[in-house]
Amino acid sequence: LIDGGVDLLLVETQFDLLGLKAAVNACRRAMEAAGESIPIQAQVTIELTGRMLPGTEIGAAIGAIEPLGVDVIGINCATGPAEMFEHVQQLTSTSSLPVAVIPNAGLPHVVDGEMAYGLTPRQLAEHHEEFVSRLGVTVIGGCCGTTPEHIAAVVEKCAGLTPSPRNPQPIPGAASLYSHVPFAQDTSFLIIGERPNANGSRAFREAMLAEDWDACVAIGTNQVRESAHLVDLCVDYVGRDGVADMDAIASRFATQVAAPIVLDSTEPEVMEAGLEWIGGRAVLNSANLEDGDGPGSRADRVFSLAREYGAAVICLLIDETGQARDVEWKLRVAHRLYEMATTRYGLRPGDLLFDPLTFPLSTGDDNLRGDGIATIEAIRRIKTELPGVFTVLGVSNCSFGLKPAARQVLNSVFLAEAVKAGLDAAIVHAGKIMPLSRIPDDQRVVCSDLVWNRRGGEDGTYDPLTTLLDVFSDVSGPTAEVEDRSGWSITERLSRRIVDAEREGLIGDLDSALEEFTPLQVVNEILLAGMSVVGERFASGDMQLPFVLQSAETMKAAVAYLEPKMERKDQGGKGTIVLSTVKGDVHDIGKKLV
Ligand code: THG
Repeated sequence: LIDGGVDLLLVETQFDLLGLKAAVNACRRAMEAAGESIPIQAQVTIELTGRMLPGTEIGAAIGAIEPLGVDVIGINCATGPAEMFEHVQQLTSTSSLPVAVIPNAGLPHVVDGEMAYGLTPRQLAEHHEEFVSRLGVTVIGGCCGTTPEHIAAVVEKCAGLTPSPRNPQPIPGAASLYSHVPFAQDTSFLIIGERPNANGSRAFREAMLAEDWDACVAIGTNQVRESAHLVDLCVDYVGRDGVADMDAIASRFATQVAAPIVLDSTEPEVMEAGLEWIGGRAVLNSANLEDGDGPGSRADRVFSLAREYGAAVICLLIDETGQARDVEWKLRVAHRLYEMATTRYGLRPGDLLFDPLTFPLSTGDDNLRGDGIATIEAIRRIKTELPGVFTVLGVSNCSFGLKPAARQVLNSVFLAEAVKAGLDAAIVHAGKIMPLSRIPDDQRVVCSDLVWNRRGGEDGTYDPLTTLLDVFSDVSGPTAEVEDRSGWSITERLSRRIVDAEREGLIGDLDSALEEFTPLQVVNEILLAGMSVVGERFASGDMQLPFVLQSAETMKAAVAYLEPKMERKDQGGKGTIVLSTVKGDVHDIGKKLV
């Protein structure tokens, strides 16, 4: 085509994003080989279901295609202009590229055994007039069922129109094969599930070594159930073939895990093995400057992959001399990575997530005690000095070496401090983060003192690390505020269980409640009362989405136990309907419940 002199390469009727990416990159390679540069127009096909064939929403398509650096984005085929309207609106309002709309002449239907399309030339032209003068579409035409008469009518009506000015607001984020997930989360921070990690989870490592891929996938889907927005996937393990492991696992995660994937590896070729499977938009974890910024350096290879596959990148604040420790050093590295990514690789600020890194606060090493503060201060400064970028932190690193109960609390407190400073995203074990209100005061205070390195006290001997070890010396399980509930009625105890998402002992309390109430009363009067407290707290900002979801899971478990005990006519009643009819991902369930 290039040798033949085409003016534009059109990648059209794409019903699968992976195919679209392959086609766009094939165009690029052909141009490189021919030594020419020709614009690329990339168009997806949205079915009558409102999604692409595998279930991809237009938002995910925009998120995945826009960073590929094509020149025009659009949709064609499958339906007529009326059915396309909403998708076109989303394209013109959230993509910064020129938008193409090439509809069929209406929805196809069969008349006397022949395909027929309902729109007359004039009707098609009127739809296009609206696309151009109302939505600012700049490339129009006709797909199946359109005739030379249709095109003539479109040209006659639209050639002289001035497209309405657009003010698109792109939404930086990642995408699964199904949906787009903004990096900026308004009700919460972006939760990146840490468990699918061969170094960070024994269960995942064992599943991977046994090549039990279904078990690996289950760890990923479980993170999503525990409210992760993204999942961090790391297969790096000494002695294994990382490319083969990534190939096996990413191919499954790409379709079976509903959340976008963060490819966590020290090896660019392992990241690439993952990228080859991901139709949505991945995040690369990570680039850094440990071997400089020259050609062939790690940073060069990771930013090049991001460009080629349209991925976002986590930038670690590490340079040729090591992991940045103090704030000035962290900021120097951040500015260098930012300059490099945006000027040499054409990445946008919103494609970058900076990770200021934290050393364990738990070592007692005097040199490391100020590191929590440096990390939090770096988050604040990155957000002001590099507008448009995001920040991310692997939170669990801060508590390595402590016992699980202490880790859970320290992680939660450190995360809360970092979020206050402007942290956008955290790599965490989603289900193990606690809201500060559920942490006993003495534990919260000592953790916060450790984070802020507050030592000395009145007699000069206070050391939060020693106190922390003391406070947790006799706490074995995960901690939750233990209050004396002996005087509480069963009604109060049960609705509190929903609010605090306490599953342990739930069935026993349900059985006690059933001595006084019918199963339907328990659901409608007691459990839903708890859920409405959750709703109020969520609405007032006191409770973040992850905890709402934990409450919803507890509610679901209770209903699953009670529903079979109900009278036939009561099954599927108010409380049970709420829970059994909400489909879709867990975030929707949480929001709908609220
Ligand atoms: N920044 C970025 N990426 C990262 C990190 C970071 N990726 C890896 C890591 N740090 C974040 N992920 C984890 C995963 C698990 C644990 C800590 C960090 C962890 N695991 C328990 C342990 O090792 O004790 C689990 C034990 C088990 O279940 O077997 O603590 O900082 N960009």
